[in-house]
Amino acid sequence: MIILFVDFDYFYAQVEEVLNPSLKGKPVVVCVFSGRTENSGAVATANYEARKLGVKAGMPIVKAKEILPDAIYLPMRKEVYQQVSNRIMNILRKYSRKIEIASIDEAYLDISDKVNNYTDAYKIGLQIKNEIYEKEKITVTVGISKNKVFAKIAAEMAKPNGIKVIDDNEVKKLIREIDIGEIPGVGEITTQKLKSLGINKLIDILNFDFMKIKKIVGEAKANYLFSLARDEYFGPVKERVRKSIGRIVTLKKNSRNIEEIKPFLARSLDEAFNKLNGKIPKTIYLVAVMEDLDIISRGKTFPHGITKETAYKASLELLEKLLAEDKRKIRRIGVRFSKFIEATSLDKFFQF
Ligand code: DCP
Ligand code: CA
Ligand code: CA
Repeated sequence: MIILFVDFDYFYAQVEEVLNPSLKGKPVVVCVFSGRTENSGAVATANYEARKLGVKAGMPIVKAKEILPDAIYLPMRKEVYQQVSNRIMNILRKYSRKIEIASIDEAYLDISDKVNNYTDAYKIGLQIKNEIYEKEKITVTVGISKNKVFAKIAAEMAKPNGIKVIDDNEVKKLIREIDIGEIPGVGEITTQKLKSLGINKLIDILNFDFMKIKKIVGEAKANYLFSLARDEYFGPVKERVRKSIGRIVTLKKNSRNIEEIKPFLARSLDEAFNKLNGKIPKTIYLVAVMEDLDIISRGKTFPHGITKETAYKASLELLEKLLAEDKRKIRRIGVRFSKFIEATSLDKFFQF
């Protein structure tokens, strides 16, 4: 397996710099203002200029302002960053269809079918960096290794604007040498628990009985850590299940007549069902855009997966209910599915 991981550098702050290049070179802090008092809230991220001077993600804004009163403080604009992220992810999709979008600024690509060795993988990494920079002016860091975990570790080591391969020999070395707290998915609490047992490196875990570790960190994490320590971790790159999938269509004319609306509802349902691609939802929402463009929805959750027949029946019931409760005409009608039945998997908790 060859996994290529991409992590966008100081992402929210970098997008702000791209949109306003005069910010470049100055300390920039992107904040989530809670709105309670003027400065209540936390730092979402900071550019490297601000980080060098001690401001970190998660820090209270008040504290950041004590350290760096003259930095530029900007409110987080998540929708803007999300759009940039979507465009970058679309660039990445061209390099492999086996892609796991792990967060707004991270993606794993399985390039095993595209290249045979790390030299070629590295070249793809450089191409990716160049294309993203050319199109979006965003720098990213690329990590390449035999599995997702070491690909991510490679990127952590190479940030910012870097690229690094961790080959099989270095994986073996890191299993012996990297601090257990640096392993993705091992948070502070787990680190403390493991260290109190004398487990400082991945390899140390092999001195312990699986059952003992399982009691302390839970089964999923114990499996994960043992497979990593034995150099047998091969968690697959999985396409993230979208949280909801739906389709909405516009009526020929605004209407409250259920017989007029029905064929449009049926069409949206057919099309939404096709988009499911085999995924099985437990929740269905009827979504209506009213004549004044107000959007309302009514949902129903089943204890089991929804078939098309069930979906059709439920959506009609929801439509009747909605028409009874709301006196406006409907302009657009559709359905949205969510709560997909998920396959359980060994590395389920490893969700980057
Ligand atoms: N983020 C946040 N709150 C945090 C941590 C992160 O809102 N406590 C957001 C802002 C980041 C984005 O998530 O831009 C990605 O997080 P990363 O940890 O990857 O950090 P950055 O991309 O900011 O920096 P780096 O260059 O270290 O990847
Ligand atoms: Ca990240
Ligand atoms: Ca990042």
